[in-house]
Amino acid sequence: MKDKKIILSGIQPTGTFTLGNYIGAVRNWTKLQEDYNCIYMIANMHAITVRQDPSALRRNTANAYALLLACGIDPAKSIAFIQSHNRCHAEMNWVLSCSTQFGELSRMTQFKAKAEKHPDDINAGLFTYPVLMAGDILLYQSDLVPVGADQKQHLELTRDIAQRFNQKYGELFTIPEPYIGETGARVMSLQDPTSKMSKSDDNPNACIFILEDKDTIVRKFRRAVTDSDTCVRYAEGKDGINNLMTIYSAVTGKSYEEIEREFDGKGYGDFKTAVGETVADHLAPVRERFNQFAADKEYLEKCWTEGAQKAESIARRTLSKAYRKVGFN
Ligand code: ATP
Ligand code: LTN
Repeated sequence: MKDKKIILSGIQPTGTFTLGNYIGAVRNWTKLQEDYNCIYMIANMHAITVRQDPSALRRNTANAYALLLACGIDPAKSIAFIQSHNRCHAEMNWVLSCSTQFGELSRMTQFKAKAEKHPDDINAGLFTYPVLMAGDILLYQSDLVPVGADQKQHLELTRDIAQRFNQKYGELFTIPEPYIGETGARVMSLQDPTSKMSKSDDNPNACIFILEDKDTIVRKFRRAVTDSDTCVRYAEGKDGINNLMTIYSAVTGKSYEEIEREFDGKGYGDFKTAVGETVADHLAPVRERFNQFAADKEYLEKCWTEGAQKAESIARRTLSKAYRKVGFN
């Protein structure tokens, strides 16, 4: 397994994937499968740091796994598994917690933001979540971690924890680097293009879910917030149009100049409809494959069981070494 570099990433099963998750993360994961040893995880243990309805979490976890396959993650090429199926994650979490400082965790901006959002449930798991994430990464001796800007700070902390452990107990962990993709597109909310498109947004029109039908997708794009200008061009202050151009560019591969030329002399209405239809057509095969996978529970279970076995056999080796190093008999 060491011939190619190891890539690990995870996504939380807190709802259906959005166009942001797809363009910013999962679609890029599929492209990495040829050149790296890839490990992809449905982070259900992370999900319960925020209150979840148990039956919805169970359903969302299975659907998220089916969606990974539908988007093109191939279980014959990559390891795809569900976090809670591999107990090493919980065990490593404890060992690493004892090499993480209270002050470090207090500085995590995502903790502060989520604590503010859920003032009635600032649980200890929400606070120590970055340690669980460090374990996810270090258990597999990952070289590279593709993450969005929102997870950079957690990756920095992972590096600090790994270096500290190696210094205290002797070399064990590979120090992971962030993996920055070619485009690194950040998809913004269709209703407030200054904030990112997020699965947990309360306004359904802000967000495109990748399993939505064509009519719904086109309708949401037609309602997207833009500006009072009329010309389709990429420019400062035109956040709504810039976002639509980013999305259109990500799915067609066209440059901003090509898009400006294509819509020269046409209004925002035509542009929004074109973006909506193009996105919907692009996602149609994903939806079709999702329906096939989701209907085949036996196949899904076989894939995630095998994925967990492969993941555990790698993780167990690192965990055993860590146990020995800290002095467990
Ligand atoms: P939540 O709303 O529950 O916080 P989320 O939609 O932000 O969820 P995550 O599960 O936290 O999604 O993130 C999964 C991956 O998708 C991460 O790598 C993240 O960087 C990426 N991602 C999430 N939203 C966007 C976006 N709008 N544009 C680009 N990438 C995104
Ligand atoms: N915290 C991440 C999901 C995640 C992850 C990971 C990403 C859990 N474990 C390990 C990269 C590596 C999120 O909320 N997007």
